[in-house]
Amino acid sequence: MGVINVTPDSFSDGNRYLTVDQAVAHARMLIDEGAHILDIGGESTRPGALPVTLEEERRRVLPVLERLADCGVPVSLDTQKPELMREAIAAGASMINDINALAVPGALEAVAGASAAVCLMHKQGDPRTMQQAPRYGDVVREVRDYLVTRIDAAERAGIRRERLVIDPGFGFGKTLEHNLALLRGLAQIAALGVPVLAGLSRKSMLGKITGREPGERVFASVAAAVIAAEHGARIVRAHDVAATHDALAVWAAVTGSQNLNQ
Ligand code: 9MG
Repeated sequence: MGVINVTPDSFSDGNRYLTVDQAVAHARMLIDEGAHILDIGGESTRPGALPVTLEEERRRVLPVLERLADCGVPVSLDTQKPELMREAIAAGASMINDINALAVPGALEAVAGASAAVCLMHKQGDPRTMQQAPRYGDVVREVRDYLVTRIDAAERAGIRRERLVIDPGFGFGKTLEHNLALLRGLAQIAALGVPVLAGLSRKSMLGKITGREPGERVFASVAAAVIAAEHGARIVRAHDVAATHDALAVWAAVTGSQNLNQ
């Protein structure tokens, strides 16, 4: 899954596209590099990020989504806003990537009647404050149990399990130790039988390990993506698609997993 941030404040991850043309050109490059899914986001979810209004987020993402509706790969919208979920699906989005796991009032209903896939992600707290004091007893068990409750809520709302993807939410209210425990224990989350998405690309946990700035974390991100795949992730969210694609192609060949190019 290739990342396209249409936000003015994603500069720290070296990945910002302020105009529709820039975002669309970048999306097409990511497809050429091997992305099988694109994830468009118009509201930063980085630690400390402030929320944006519905109007502003809509203005940023809908024109990009509309231009990519027939780009040849499924397009996901990263949003927490039920109104925008509906509009994005109407504009051709094949997936809603919700860091709130559809827990905001109206979100379950916004996607229930459609056929789009949904990514249910775990987080503790909200992006503004989530890294201040994350606390868990057993992080893998608590994240897995939360995802089970959100899968149940989605199914009760009429969203079939086949439409769901789950995500432990690396870096969302987690210390480095929590993130490492989740990566080691990812197979316990994959055992739920719902495809797992892992987003580790350029994250601060990799900066803590390597001492590198976001734009210099490509090798660390690729290593983390391969480890995530080895532990059961079916989708990896990546900024550096070419490098991630090739590393996963080698991993897939060695393990006999599905050929990434099919
Ligand atoms: C939007 N976004 C940023 N990081 C993410 C992650 O790890 N997972 C998902 N699903 N979305 C993310």
